[in-house]
Amino acid sequence: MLSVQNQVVFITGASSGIGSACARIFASAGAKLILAARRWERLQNLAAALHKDFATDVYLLQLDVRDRQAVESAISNLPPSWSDIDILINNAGKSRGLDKLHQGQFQDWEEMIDTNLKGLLYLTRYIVPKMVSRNRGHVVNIGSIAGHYTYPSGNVYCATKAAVKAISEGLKQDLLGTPIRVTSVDPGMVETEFSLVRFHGDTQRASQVYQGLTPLTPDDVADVVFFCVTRPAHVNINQVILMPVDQASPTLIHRRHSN
Ligand code: NDP
Ligand code: 8X3
Repeated sequence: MLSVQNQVVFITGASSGIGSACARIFASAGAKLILAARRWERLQNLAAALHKDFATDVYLLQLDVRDRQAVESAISNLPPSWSDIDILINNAGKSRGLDKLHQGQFQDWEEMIDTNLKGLLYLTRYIVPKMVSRNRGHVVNIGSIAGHYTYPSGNVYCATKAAVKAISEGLKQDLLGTPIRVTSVDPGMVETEFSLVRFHGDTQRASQVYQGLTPLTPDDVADVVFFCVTRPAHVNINQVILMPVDQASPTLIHRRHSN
């Protein structure tokens, strides 16, 4: 097993859900963390908790991954002790809306494409060159089962996650001949703020998504990410699909109804 002690791990979308859980598991193993998201207070609270629990060295970035210039500036202005990034976890992402394509909201489409696809590309483009020149690194993209199965009204979200799958495969091919590893971790239902964001803050509709089943937790996904990163250096886990036992596809879900 590879140690992540003192490795610099850059996590996007660290202010919530899967990103926060990744921060915690890597912190517990002694990594140094660059945590990025838009909600500054959330990041500060997380950094304080990680410092208290694990004495973690944390560098915070208030960053909107959709803003290419901001991403470039954030990466190129990292202090020297933080600029050698060993592991990039491209986690920031979202679904917006659940509408038939011909009734979809343009703003929702822009947000999903700009965050899930273009944001992930920007981070990758600005961070991977130094991994190549340093001859070390691991990129973990958080995809989704939505990239493997399109579901009704999932259209654009599914398209962004299918694109993440293609980008992970392409990056692996383009880095062949280097020691840099590329992994896509593709979960099914995970209870986070994901559905709240999808339904524009409608808490009742969001909670119904997980009713009657046991969803994955953010820690379940973070465990898998950590497993992939800590394999021996010659092992590349290309892709992991994980779902709750109560789920077999985006539309095949077993719910226990109490009456
Ligand atoms: P959450 O909504 O809990 O977390 C999403 C994170 O992304 C937040 O930290 C948010 O931070 C960040 N984020 C969103 N937009 C931006 C932006 N423009 N710039 C920077 N950060 C941004 O959801 P999850 O933890 O569930 O989602 C994490 C990833 O997992 C996403 O890529 C999602 O598609 C994927 N996924 C989720 C599944 C699920 O069922 N929950 C299943 C499969 C995949 P902030 O708002 O502070 O910027
Ligand atoms: C999140 C899982 O099935 O809601 O990517 O799209 S799903």
